[in-house]
Amino acid sequence: MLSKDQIASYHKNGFVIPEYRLPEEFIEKIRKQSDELVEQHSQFRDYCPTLLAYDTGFLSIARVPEILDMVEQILGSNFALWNSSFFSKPAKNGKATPWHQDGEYWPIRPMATCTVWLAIDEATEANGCLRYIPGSHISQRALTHQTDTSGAYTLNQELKPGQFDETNSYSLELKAGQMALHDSFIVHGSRANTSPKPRRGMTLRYMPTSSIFDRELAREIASKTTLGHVDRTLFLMRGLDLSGKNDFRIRL
Ligand SMILES: O=C(O)CCC(=O)C(=O)O
Repeated sequence: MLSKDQIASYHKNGFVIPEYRLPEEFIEKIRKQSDELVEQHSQFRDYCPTLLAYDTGFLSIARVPEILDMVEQILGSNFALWNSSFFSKPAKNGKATPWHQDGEYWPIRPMATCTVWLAIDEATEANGCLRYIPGSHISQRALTHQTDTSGAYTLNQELKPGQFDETNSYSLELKAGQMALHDSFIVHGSRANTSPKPRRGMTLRYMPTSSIFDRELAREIASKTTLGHVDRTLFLMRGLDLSGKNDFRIRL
């Protein structure tokens, strides 16, 4: 569980690193599952945006009670998992993730998500660990992104320069099995991996059910981008659907 200070730190900085760490056997299982996924779907060599659409086995990680307890401390007792993705960042030529805020193309209103970023390998500055700009979530405001279609990055949405101060970045160095929780408005990104070690990271995206996963908006977004989340299945993890408007129909 998170301490009072850790919860306060999440709200102040936009992220927190709990003491809890997933056991190595668990992480080894995820490595195998993700290797199999990339073997079957080579397009996910760097990034798989929607893990559960390909392997619902990953749901067992999203249901780890210790993780849910911490998410509940941040979001309250009614929340759903709406996505999970995988940033593979292989050794030697793993792609960078540009500075961005999550949520540019997420059909959630009001926008709210707590992401659990789980280290599948040790993440260091050398292999391109995630970097946060602490406090950049405070205004809960979407900044301006531009699209990069070069294919050079894991994601094609990049913040336009001048909206944050990179010199204040925090490098999220973690041991395998450690994790961080972050707010959807925090500015974050990661450098390319040119090291001999892979830097795999898995994300679990949880939203409070007071927000609505708006399928109509998802369709609108899908018409403008390659990833619209129209078919995401929502999995109620704790409590009730407070909005009364979320659709939990299985679409996988
Ligand atoms: O792992 C990375 O390089 C990027 C992760 C990310 O953008 C996210 O967790 O939202």
